[in-house]
Amino acid sequence: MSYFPEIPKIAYEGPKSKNPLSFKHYNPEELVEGKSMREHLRFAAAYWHVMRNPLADPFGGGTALTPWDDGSNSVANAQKRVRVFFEFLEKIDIDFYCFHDRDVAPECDTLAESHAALDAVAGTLAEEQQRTGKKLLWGTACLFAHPRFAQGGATTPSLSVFAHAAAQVKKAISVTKELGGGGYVFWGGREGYSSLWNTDMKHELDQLAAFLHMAVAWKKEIGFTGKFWIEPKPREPSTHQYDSDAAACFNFLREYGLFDEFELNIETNHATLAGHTMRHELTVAANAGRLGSIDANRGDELIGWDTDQFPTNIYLAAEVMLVVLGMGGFKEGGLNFDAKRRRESHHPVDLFHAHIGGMDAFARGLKIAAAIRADGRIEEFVKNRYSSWNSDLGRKILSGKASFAELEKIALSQPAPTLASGGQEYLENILNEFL
Ligand code: XUL
Ligand code: CO
Repeated sequence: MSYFPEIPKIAYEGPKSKNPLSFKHYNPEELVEGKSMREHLRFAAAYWHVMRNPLADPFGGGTALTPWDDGSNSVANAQKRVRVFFEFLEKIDIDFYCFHDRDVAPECDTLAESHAALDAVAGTLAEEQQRTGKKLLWGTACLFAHPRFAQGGATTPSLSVFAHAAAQVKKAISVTKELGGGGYVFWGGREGYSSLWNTDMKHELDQLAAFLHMAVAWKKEIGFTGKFWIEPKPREPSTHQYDSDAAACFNFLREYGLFDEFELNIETNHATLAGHTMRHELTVAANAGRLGSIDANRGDELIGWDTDQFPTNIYLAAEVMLVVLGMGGFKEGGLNFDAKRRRESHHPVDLFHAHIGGMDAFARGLKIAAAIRADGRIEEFVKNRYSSWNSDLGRKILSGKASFAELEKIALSQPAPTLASGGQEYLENILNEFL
C-alpha cells in the first residue's frame, strides 16, 4: 500500500536536471571535508508540520489534502499516519524525524488514557524505525495547545496544571528514550506572560527552574543519554517568553545551576523574531559550546510573525553551515525542517517540493561554507584584524593581569592610534564569489 503512489524515491540528478522531484545539489554520499553530505546535514522532518498541520491561518481553516486521514481522534488513525510519515521519509530520503507527544498520538479524556495512546503509537513508531532504519532526532511534549496550558505549563499559576505538565514531560522523555532519540527539546510556547499586572515573574522563573531540575533528575533516573535542548523564542504565542534568545537562556540556566545540563536548539525564525540574525544566535550558542541542534526554516521580511517557511535562502544556509562546520559538525543534533508549506500549497506533492528545496539549499550552503573555509581569505582577514592582541600586553590583558593604570601609562606615551579598515564590503564580495 502506497500513500504517495505518484511520487518516486527522490534521487540526486545534478544541477542540470529539470525534474522537480529530484535533488539538484543534495547528493547524500558526496564527500565534503571528508564526510558525506548525509552525515554533515543530518536532516530531520517535523511530524507536526508534515502530518498534522492543516495549513490554517487566523482568517481561514485548513486546506491541506490528507486522503489517508479519516479525521478521527483514534489511535488507529494515529498509527496509520505513522505509516504514511515513514513512507514520506523513505521517499524524500530524510534520515531523522522529530515529534511532540500530541502530534503523534491523540490527547484523550484522561492523562492515563493519553499515556496509553502514546505508548500504542510509540510502538508503531518503533516498528517503522526498525523497518526503515530511520531515527528519532528529538522528541518533545506539547504544553501549549490544550486549554489547560493557556496560562503556561511549567510557569502556570496553577499547581495542578504544573503537575500535569510534569507528568506529560516525564512520559515524553521516557518515550524519546525508548525510541533512541538524540535529544529532547523544551520549547516554552506558553512559558511567559502577557501582562505584568497579573504575573509574578520571579515566581514563574523559580517554577521553571524547579521543573527543569526535575526533568534532569528523571533523565538520570531512567538513564536517558541524549541531550536536553532549550529552544529560544521571544514571543508568539506569549507576549513575552522567558527563553527569549540564546543569551537569555544561558543567563537563566547559569542563575539556576542548570548550565551543564542543557544545550540549545536554535531556530531561524525565532532568531529573527528576537531581533537577531540566525548567525548571531548560532554564534552565541556555539561560543558557549552549547549549539546542540537547529530548527531550519526562515521568516518573511514583510511579516512580523513566525511564518516557518522552508529555508531556500542559500546565503543564509551558507552562514548556518559555516557555524556548524566551525564547531566541528553536529553530534546528537541535526537540521530539523520546522517549516510548513504555504496555505496555498495544499497538495501532498508540495510536501516533497518543500523539503527538496530546503535540502538542496543546505547542500549548497554546506559546499559554499566548505569552499570559503578552504579559501581561507575571510578567516585570515578576521585573524589579522585582532593581531595586535598577539603580544605580551594583549595576553596580559586577556589573562586578567593588566590594570587601567598600566594601560593609561601606555596610552599617554604612544602616538594617536590608527585603525585598519573593517573591510566588510571586501569580505561580502569574497562571499559572493562562492555563491
Ligand atoms: C514553535 C516551534 C516548535 C518547537 C517544538 O515556534 O518552533 O514547533 O520547535 O515545540
Ligand atoms: Co522549532
